[in-house]
Amino acid sequence: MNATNESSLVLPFDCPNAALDKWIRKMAAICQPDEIVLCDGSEQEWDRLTEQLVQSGTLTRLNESLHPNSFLARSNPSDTARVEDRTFICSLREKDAGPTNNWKQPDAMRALLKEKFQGSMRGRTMYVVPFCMGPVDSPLALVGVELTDSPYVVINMKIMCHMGQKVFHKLGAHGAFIPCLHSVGSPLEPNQADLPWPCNDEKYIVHFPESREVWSFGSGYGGNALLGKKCVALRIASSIARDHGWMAEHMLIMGLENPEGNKTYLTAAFPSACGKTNLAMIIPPDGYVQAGWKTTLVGDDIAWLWPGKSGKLHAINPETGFFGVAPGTSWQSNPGAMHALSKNTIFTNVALSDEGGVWWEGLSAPPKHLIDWTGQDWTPDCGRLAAHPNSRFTAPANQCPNIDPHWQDPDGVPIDAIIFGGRRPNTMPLVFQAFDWTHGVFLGATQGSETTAAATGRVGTVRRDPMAMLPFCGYNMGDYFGHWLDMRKHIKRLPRIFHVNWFRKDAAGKFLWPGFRENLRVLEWIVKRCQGRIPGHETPIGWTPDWEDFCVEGLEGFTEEQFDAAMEFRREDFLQEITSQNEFFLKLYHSMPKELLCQHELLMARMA
Ligand code: O2Y
Ligand code: MN
Repeated sequence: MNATNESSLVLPFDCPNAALDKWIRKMAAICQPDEIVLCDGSEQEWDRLTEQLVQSGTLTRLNESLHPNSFLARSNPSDTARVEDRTFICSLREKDAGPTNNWKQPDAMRALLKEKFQGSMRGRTMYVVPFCMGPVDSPLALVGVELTDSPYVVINMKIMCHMGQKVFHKLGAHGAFIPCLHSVGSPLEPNQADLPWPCNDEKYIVHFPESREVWSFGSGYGGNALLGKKCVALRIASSIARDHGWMAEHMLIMGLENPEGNKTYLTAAFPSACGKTNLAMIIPPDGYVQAGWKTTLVGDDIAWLWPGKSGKLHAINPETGFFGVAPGTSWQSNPGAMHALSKNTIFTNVALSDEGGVWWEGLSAPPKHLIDWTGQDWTPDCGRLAAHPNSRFTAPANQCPNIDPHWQDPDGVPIDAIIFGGRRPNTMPLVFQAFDWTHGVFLGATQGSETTAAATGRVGTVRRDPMAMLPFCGYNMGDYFGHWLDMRKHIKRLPRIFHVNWFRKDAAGKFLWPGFRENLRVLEWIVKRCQGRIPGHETPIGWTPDWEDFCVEGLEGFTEEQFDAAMEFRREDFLQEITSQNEFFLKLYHSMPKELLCQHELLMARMA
């Protein structure tokens, strides 16, 4: 297939959708792949591609009895994470991307990309991957088509979203789709041997929010390459959601059922490294399990929310898999994830054990010998990490034992609580409730985590990550806050909004709250507040729990004094917090909604 002119190019499959047919031919004329293959998402296709990737050295088949139908990939060491500094929102006007996104004028970016993509798939196959984010029959479902020259991307997409024939059928002759072009940017000359992980040093992850398109060049890794996830389900979807009165959020969705059988669904948005996956898959403490509490998982990363028929916000998880961080995941920290990754899983950049299994830091005691993520021999005393800190497992969500029965319900699940939070060694109490929606939006807009001294060279700097959307909002962050505030008018039964901090420390640097499964106690208080079953304590920062209303039964040795310390708020700390919030708001000054500036003033006044 050497045609460089789209009109002389004929697809090797029947494509009833004229717009799709035209776009594929146009992109193929630019990228010049050797062949074009339409992906059907079948098991046979999985078997064929995984075997091909084993033969080419990209994948290692794991021991079938330890990890059935599972594989290990090692990426190029230069391609191990999302590249935020190479991610662009190319809106027509710079101010619509806002000061927190990289921007380039769309025509200039298109010209640059066309040059990069010119011949970029030579010597490779262009896979046509029809995909659907959200249950295929959901009113919010978004169809995309990813053209990629990476078979590794194809097999990951099969786990992460609805993909293949069923989506191609849904698209039909006239259905709309989000065009997503992806190339690893490493064309092959005739007879040139391929690399196990082809990629390009120069990377571009580009979004055109007005025309709803994604172009990704140079990386084969995660969020850079599996374009349904961060690119479509967050950046493009957030822009669509703003225009159509719904919300695309970087949130987990979970259900909590009390012993009386009442189930409450909640969502939570945290900056990275705050234990979002662990909370999504939380198992109640033993006493709670015996008493009949149950937790269920709807989604671990992304929530799409809209005002549903019940009058509440309803949520769907647009994904069907987890792209979870491996290090730190263990049978102790997250048995749900361990079950999910026990079969049919792709591991990327973890270590390989001598038995043909996988290992990463925090999984178990270190084995005597491993092959590390770079392919070198590893021993516990070698001074190197065995797994890359951003190593991942791509696992089907339905393998999680407590997946919610409604996780694929096209109408979603009704949400009663939204939780924000961050990793804050001081200032922020364990939990408090916003006074109302607007105050809750303010809490989300100002959330953040304290950065470690290593990251900034300073101690105590808070990196603001509003609604955990800083790298994922497809438009101006100030306008995004405005959209949150507007949504209030369309939701009859508003969810209550809370802020949590599992990471508060005492003067000696010891955590004041045990965390992990015990976090369920905080969720219990949240649920009871949503149900109006217990009073809150009004403070200048919001509603907080009284000791009498917070269950510590079975939490050996946790005293009222410790509770008070975890819940304390100090005016001096908050005055510093207000100043730091102000610095962040100033960056967004031109588009900042007045209501949030007013919330800031009100907080200051309450602290006076
Ligand atoms: O580095 C990557 O490409 C993965 S980032 C990621 C993966 C799963 C869920 N969330 C994230 C994130 O960065 O928020
Ligand atoms: Mn995420």
